[in-house]
Amino acid sequence: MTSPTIQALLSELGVQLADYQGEAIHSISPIDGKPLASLRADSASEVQARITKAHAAYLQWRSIPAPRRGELVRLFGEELRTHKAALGQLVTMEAGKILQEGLGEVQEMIDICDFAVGLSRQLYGLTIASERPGHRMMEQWHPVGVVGVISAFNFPVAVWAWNAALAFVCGDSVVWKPSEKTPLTAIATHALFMKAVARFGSDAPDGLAEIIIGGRDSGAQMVEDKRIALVSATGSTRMGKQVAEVCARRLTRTILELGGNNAMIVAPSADLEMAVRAITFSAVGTAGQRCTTLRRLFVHDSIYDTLVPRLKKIYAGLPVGNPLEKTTLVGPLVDASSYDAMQSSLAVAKSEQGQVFGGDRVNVAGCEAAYYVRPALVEMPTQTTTMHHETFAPIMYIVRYSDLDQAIDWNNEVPQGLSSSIFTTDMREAERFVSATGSDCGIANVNIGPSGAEIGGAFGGEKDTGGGRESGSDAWKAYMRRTTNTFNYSHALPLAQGISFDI
Ligand code: UN1
Repeated sequence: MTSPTIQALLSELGVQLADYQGEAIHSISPIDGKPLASLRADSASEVQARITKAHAAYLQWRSIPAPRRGELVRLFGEELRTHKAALGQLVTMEAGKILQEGLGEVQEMIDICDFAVGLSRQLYGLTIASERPGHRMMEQWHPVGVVGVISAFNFPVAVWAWNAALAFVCGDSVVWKPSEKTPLTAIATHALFMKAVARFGSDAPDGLAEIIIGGRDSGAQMVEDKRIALVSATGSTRMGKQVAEVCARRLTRTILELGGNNAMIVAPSADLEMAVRAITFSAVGTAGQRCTTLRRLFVHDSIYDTLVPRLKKIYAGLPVGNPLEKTTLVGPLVDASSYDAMQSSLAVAKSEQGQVFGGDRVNVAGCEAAYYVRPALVEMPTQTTTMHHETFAPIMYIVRYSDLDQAIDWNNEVPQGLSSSIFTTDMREAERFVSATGSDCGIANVNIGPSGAEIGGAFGGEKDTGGGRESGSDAWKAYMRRTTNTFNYSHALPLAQGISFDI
């Protein structure tokens, strides 16, 4: 069963849905709780066959010059530009984020394609001074193999693109296991990639990009397969620990992008107009379902009674509703279990003396089977145990602080270490926050919120967040293997460290 709008979108994106239809995986729209499509799942032998194809593709692709590989990514970026509106709308329908964010997600894919195209001519190694006469040392970066990507529902296509755009220019092939909650956006992205492949020509081997539709088992099968040289997984810390264990056992690489429990400190000198906007976007954007969502707000005593009432006023008026409507700022939660998790976290917060504002279910006409909520603000007496946990829903805890050291300690006290920020116009405080004794997160921002990162920086975090880095900066190095090469152009054979070994 497929709705007419979905059919129109899919055909614009070049998807042949008949190839995927079945009864195992149900794509349900968080907008109204109704099914968008039902799909079949890949069997274990199909998963196996896809990895075999991807491995064969890698063996060919690694010999294509990197700038030529970049051309394929450039063409893919063009397809994304052409189909941005349709894919953005599909993201909204399947993941429930508002249309502006659906479009933003596709823009993020376009941006990483542009970045990767440039990178395809910049996969630099170093030349290193040798300690021996007549010797030269250098390093080269070579393709690593098949990259397995496991992605989550909340960024159903951009996270794959961060990985895939880099992997393709680096000479790798990619097997993608999208969230079973968002298979359609993945299938559509795959179809757009295949359009780029068709334009690129025969240099792109069959199997360069494979997609696995299925549940947990197919993901587990992929992680265990020795032919996958790098596993890049986004999702819960629980899932990441399982992936890490399997990969450690077979000594393969991982990029893990797991939970976030991101904080903001609002200092006495903060520009409150800006802070209010940043807080609201970071805390309620994607209905609190980003791994970078603002979940903990530490407000200085001197401004608490000015800032918090303003936030309450804004929260009370936030337009919650159908994410396809232009005026909506807060769309639905992904499903019932997410709503239940939110309600039980709020109950625990109350038991820890939290004062809850909002958090109740919002009825949206015609969408009774969906889960819309008013985002919650929870004033806490201090940072309590429940604040150490990430609930993937729009709950922002607020705590008063009087001493910056205390606020930084709270920022760092939780197990997760993805993103963080400070609002201050005091240079000492800003520098302190981003210094070695400041935030322990992978992302530490000044005068912007913790969410909404650009692709140019390395994205990821420490501790329970998993330690991986994706996207910009030198994250590409994880998708390649480094070889160190020493050349001897002399007529002697001096040994390193001056060792004498005469035979
Ligand atoms: C995620 O939630 O998994 O920084 C990724 C951000 C987005 C990516 C979030 N660019 O919020």
